[in-house]
Amino acid sequence: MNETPTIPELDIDPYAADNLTDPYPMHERMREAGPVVRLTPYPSLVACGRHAEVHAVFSDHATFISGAGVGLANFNTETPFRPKSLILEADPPLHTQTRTVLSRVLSPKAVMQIRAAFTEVAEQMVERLVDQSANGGTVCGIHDLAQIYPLKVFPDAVGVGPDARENLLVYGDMIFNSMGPRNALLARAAERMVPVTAWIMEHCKRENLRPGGFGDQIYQAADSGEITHEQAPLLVRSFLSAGVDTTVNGLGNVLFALAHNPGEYAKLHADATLARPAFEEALRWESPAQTFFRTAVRDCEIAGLPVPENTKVLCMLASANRDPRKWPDPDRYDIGRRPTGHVALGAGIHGCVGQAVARLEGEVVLTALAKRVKRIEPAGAHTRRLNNTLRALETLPLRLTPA
Ligand code: OVM
Repeated sequence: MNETPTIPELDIDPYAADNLTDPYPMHERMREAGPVVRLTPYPSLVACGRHAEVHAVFSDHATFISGAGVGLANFNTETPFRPKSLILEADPPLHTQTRTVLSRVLSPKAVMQIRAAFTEVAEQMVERLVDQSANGGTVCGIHDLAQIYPLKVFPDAVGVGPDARENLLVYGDMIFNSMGPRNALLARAAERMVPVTAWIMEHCKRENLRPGGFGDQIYQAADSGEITHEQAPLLVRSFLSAGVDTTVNGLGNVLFALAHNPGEYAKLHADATLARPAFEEALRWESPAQTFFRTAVRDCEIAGLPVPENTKVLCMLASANRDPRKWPDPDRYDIGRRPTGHVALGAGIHGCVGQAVARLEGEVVLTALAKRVKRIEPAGAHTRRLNNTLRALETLPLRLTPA
């Protein structure tokens, strides 16, 4: 007997429009087929849809590296569309060095210092929206809230000036599309990005960053010799890459969750201290970053199945977050759940370095809503913005009933 276990193959394209629009049936097929699957349209990769394997791959950063890219493209053979991120697309020891600086700048202590400003902007925004909605109008959860808020508070904290900040949305859309195949979504994003790249790099320069902001603090780390002055602008670029489109969709998706689960919103309205768990549960239930890849550095195994050296491993974060092996009643948005162990923000050494800021944004926006708004209801059909990596809404018409 010398049976080599084989990896099941599914004829699924995770980047087909149907699957991007409604990924959940695909996730179930992938999880049910096995702990690791192959996908016919992408013969060189393996995919994991269950929580245990996604978590195991993320936890073994020495075998499953990030330096060959965390998208579909393998940087060993394909040129990245931009210079590699010094943190996202890096492995130790470089990653350790850059991560130390970014985690200090984004630490819980730093978050305490921005908390008052973030709270005030959230309260003012909600006040405006309630007025707008009370005068018979509807509001768009995306354009009037989920985009407006992060575009104000986060670049303020980084120290970016007020002009043309919508460029950050275009840039985020491009980065997250670039982690998928070279399809029409990527082509459109790449076109829109051309004039934006120069703007981004210009705003990574020290002279264009407010002294004392997160961006300037990166340059202070260069002054002290912790990183080089050549590395500093690329690390600021990570703020501008990862800090906006992620939280825009985190906020958009929690508004969607609450509007479609009025009983859960009623609980939040009755007890605003549920703001943090309500946001956390939305990260699990409708994960903004649906997928990330790793690359196997050697012949290895996942769940006892052979994975050859240099294989791209597609980790289905959003699927892991609804794996019934891990979560009871996983398709239910339940703000009473404490979804510890969800992988919406990754896991292991690459786990979201900005997570304290992301959670602050979720908390203060939901707290302001809970206090001021009695009901949040859909006021028409929502539309989706398809992206190769992000679960994103384009529009979310809402009616807000004042408390
Ligand atoms: C970066 C970067 C870009 C996109 C996402 C991300 C989720 C990081 O440039 O470092 O983390």
